[in-house]
Formats: sequence, structure tokens, C-alpha cells
Amino acid sequence: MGQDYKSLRDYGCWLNYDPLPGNKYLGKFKTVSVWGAGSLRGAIVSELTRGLQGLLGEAPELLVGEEASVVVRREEQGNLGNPEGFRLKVREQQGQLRAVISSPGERGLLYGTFAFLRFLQLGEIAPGLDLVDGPRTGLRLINHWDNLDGSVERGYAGRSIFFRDNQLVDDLERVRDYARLLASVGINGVAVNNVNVHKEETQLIAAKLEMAKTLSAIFREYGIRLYLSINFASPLEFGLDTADPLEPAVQEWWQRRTAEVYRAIPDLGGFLVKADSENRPGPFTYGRSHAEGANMLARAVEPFGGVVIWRCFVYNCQQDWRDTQTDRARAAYDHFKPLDGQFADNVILQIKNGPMDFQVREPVSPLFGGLERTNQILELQITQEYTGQQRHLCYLVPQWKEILDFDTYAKGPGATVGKIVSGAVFPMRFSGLAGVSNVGSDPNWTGHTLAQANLYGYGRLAWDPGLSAQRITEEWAVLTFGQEPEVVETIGELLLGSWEIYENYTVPLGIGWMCNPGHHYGPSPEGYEFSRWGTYHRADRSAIGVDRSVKSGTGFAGQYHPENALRYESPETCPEELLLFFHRIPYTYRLKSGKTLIQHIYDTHFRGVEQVEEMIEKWKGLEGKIDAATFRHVLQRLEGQLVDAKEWRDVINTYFYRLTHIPDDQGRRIYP
Ligand code: GCV
Repeated sequence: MGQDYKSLRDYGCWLNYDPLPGNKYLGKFKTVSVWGAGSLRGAIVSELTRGLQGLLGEAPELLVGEEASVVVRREEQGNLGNPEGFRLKVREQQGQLRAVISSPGERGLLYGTFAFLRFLQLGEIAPGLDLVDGPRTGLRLINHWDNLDGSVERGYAGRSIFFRDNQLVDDLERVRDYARLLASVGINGVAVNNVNVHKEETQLIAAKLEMAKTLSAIFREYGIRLYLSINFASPLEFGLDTADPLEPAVQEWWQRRTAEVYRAIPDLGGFLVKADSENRPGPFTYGRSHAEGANMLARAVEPFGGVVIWRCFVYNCQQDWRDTQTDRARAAYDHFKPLDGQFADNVILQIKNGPMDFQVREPVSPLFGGLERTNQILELQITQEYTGQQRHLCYLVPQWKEILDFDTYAKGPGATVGKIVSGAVFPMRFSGLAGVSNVGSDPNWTGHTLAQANLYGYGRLAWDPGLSAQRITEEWAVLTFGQEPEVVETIGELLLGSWEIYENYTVPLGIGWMCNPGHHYGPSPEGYEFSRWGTYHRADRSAIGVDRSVKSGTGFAGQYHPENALRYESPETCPEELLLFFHRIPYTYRLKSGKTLIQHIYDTHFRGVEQVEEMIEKWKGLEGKIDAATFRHVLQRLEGQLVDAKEWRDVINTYFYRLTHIPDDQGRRIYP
């Protein structure tokens, strides 16, 4: 593909800087000066130039003095403290607006610059504005599952933007554009290679280190640190006969290799590790604990200020479906809770939001609130593996908000996940979020243009988990499509309703996993029922669901603090959207709505399809009001979504009808 696509609107995402209509800022902000921004000066100056030129029609003049109408300057003083935070002050002086963006750190200046341009587009720059803002979290990371051959595991937007044929792509300019997008929402770290690290990828810390170095230099221009996923058993690939973390030769090997890596990339964030997980090697092979494994690596990166990010996605992926005692949901907590307090202080546990694997609905992982003495970050999946693969519109910010707002009761009421990952509940050296990237080489980055909102929303929530879904959505819609209220409102409605709609026509009440094995697209009610992955719903003709209560089930509910444990323990108090996650329920059970369980399943599936039809009508109302190519592209995706939603509806309804022989009380069409 040539470079032409770069001029496409959708390539610009939320940084297109279209001219502001009827502009109250016209003739303002014609001069800028930038002080003390160090290595980020280039990015800041270029952003202000691009932004102001685009929005106000005139490139600002760069001044050296402090007389400019936009001043960006380093300021040690003040109430900020956080070098990633900033203060944005706007005054009126002799009829002229003057904006001062200050921060004790270079990154803070960059984030303040992006915020200034954002507020301009939202119309919120006004005399008297005095805003102090800063990230609530320290680590705001993106994880790529990109392989060196250019494929992307669970990627739905083309090929890798970094790698091709085991080399870097030719177009590194695109990586720079990507770094800019990420920095605009405050991302400060990127792991560029897949957590499933194979032979070729291992070379990123050896023969192919130069590739990592090149990428790190580009990201550095935007204040983003590079992280590398590593294979725990790497020493085996370099001639050692063991990867035992307690073996001195292994420790030395890692120390030497790590020193080499840091010689090339002195500000490398650190290593990301998937160990003893889905057939990846780990310390269990040597009878060692995960603390022993992680701490060995932590000692290697420690002299360089690096961290080890250790994933908690550890479970038995060779389970026998006949075994009803083992419960995958329990696994992460059972493995890691006993190790709380044993990890080095530069080890960070990365915990998926739920106990299973990014299903459309899961309870929050009980490790949040369970781990009190361990650095931890929340892993979210921006790429829509189980949520429509960027062919369906499924805006995940409302889901992430529910997760972040979930009260763990770890220290009485108020210990939400958002506060835990902000380091506000337990003292932690490191905290934050990691999101699995939804980006690829497609011209619009994310396959579905509206999936850009998930990337934007992830960044904004990682910056401040307290932001509302409403606010984030409105920001994204204005920045991407302009201020026209009807457009902003319609897009907001479409996005904010889409997760629930997706849930309606796919899997009900927290049951999960009714998708096709392997690629995970489309319905297959028993696709994961007799497999090794620990993913069972155990539907028979009278009931469905897994009893995870303490009293009569697997005991998973007991992994939560008592307030939640008690709520989940009984079907009467369990939140209904999670009913089948925690309980085995007869189809004739009456939900709070008065409907039977089976009728609820039928109704939500019929309703879900109608809702997709309504989305299409709403979208059609935008014709002529937004970019024509974007309009057509999204319409096409929505039409495809409708076809697939009908497939989901019919397969799921038929499956349950055939099992139960209970007819739909509305007499709608179900295939016998
Ligand atoms: C990177 C799920 C996905 C895998 C992924 C894994 C993980 O199982 O299907 O593709 O592997 O999660 O998070 O490690």
C-alpha cells in the first residue's frame, strides 16, 4: 500500500484539527514560546504548529521571549509535584487571550499541550481557566501482541505497524504518527512484541536489539518508554541447559543480556512476561514459584531502573471437561494471593480485568482487593477479541468504567479498582493500567473507524479512572467529527449503547464462551464445552451455569471480600447480569423482571437484533453531516454486524429451544 492513505481523514483519528467553525478564537493564539521542554520540545512545537494552523487557520510564530500568547514552560514551583501533571492557565490581557502551560516535567508539558488543543476544540478555553491536571496512575501502557513476521495475535486491523518479515517495516514515519496519537491521551509505555514470545522474537534482546532500539528512539520523541516481552526460557535458546531462576548460570545470563539491552536502550521500561500460561514456559518447570521467577528478572533490571511486569494469566489450559472440581475462574487468585508480599519492589503484577479472559461480561478479578502488598496494574483488552473483532461496534469504555468503579471493599467501602490501580488504597511503588492494542496497518488504524474511540477512551481512563464515560465519549466525538451537536449526540448514543447491545444478541448473563473456538468470532454454543480450556457452561435441558458459590459450588465467590462474596453467594442477591457466572439456574427461574430465565434469553436476543437495526437507522441520519468515506465505511460495518447479530440470535435461541422445548411466549420465529 502506498502512503496515500495518510491523507485519509480516518488516518488522523482524533488529531485532525479541522478548522473550528464560527470561531470565537479567530485571530488569537498567533504566537507560541516553549521553554525547558528538553527532548520533547520538537513534539510540542510541532503539535502547537499543526494544531493552531488547523484549528485557527494560521501557523503560530515561534517566539523566544515570554510574550507569546501560548507559553509552554517548565516550572519547578507550585502545587503540582507530578512531572507528568500540568497547569493550564488562561487570561485575557488587552483583549488578547494568553495561555500558559506549565509543569515540573517535560512530559507534563507535552500532555498540557495536547490538553490545550483539546480544550480549544471543546470550546472550553476561556479567560479565568486555571486547571491543574495530572495522571492518577504512574504506568499507562499499551501491549502489542505483534509478532516479528508481521502478524498480530488477535489483531483485527491489518498487519503489525512495527514488523514485517522479521524486520522493521519500511514506513517508520507511521510509528511516529502512532506515538503521537498515544501521547495525546497520556500513554507513557508501549510493549511492542507479543507476550507469546517465540524464537524469532527472542532475538529482540539479542541479534535484533537494534530494531528495538530504533523503535525506542521514535517513541522517546513523544515521552513513551519501550518495553519488551521476553520468553522466560530464553537462556535455553542461547545454549544453557536450564532456565531455572535459582541457577547462578541462569541469573548471570539474564544479568549480562539485560545489561546489553540497557546499553542500547538506557530508558527501556523493562520486561513483560507471560510465564506458565497457555503452554509458555515458566518457573513451574523447575519447581519454583512465580515470585522466585519474577524476582530473578527483577534483580537483572534493577540496576537500570527497570521493572518486570509479570502477568497473572495463569491457569490450567489442559483441563478435562469431566473434572467439575477445577475451576479456571479460581486460578489466578489461587496462584498469586499466597505470594502477596514476596515480589521485589520492581515487579508489577499485571492482572486481567476478569478471572477468565476478556469475555463480554465477567466479574472483576478478586486479585484486585486481594493483593495488598504487591505492585499491580489492570490489564484491559482494547482489541475486540470476544467483542466483535472490530467488525461489530462495541464501545468498551462503559465496561471499563464498571470495572474501575467496582468496589472491592478491601479497606471498607470505597476501595474501587480505579483507586487501587491509582495507588490510592495500598501503598505501591508502581500502579496503573495496560491495554492490549487494537491497532494495525489498516489505513484507519483500528479496522472499524469507531473502534478508534476504544483506544482514545482507554488512554483517557488510564490517565484518570474517574472520568465519566459520557465525558470521554463526547470528547472523542467532538475531536473526531467536530462540534455539530446532532452529530456528537448521535455518535455518543451509538457508542454508549453498543456494549449492551452486543451482549444482548451474544452471550447472556455472564455465561461467556459461546463463540467459535480458535478465532473466537461468531456463535458456537458448545464450542468450548468439551475442550481443555476450562470454559464450561454445562447447559442441559433443565438448567445452565456453573455453581461458584462457597456453599455448594467451586468456592470462587469466596475469593472476594465478604461484602461481595455474600452478594455473589446466592442467586437472589447476585447481580443478574452475572447470574450464570456464579450459579446454575433452571430455565424456569424467575428473574427480577418477572420473566423466566429462558424468556429473558429469547427476549434479549430478539431485542439485540432490533437494536442493531436501530443503530443503522441512527447512523443513516448522519449522511452528509460527516465525511462521506467514513459514513460509508461505518454503514458497511453496521450492515455486516446486523447479519452476524441475526446469526447469533438464531443460533443461541435455537440451541436453548432445542434443549428445553420451551416456546417463546411471543411466538417469534425460533428454528426447531
Ligand atoms: C496472547 C487469550 C487469547 C490469546 C492471548 C492470551 C493472553 O487466551 O486468546 O491469544 O495470547 O489470551 O492474554 O496471553
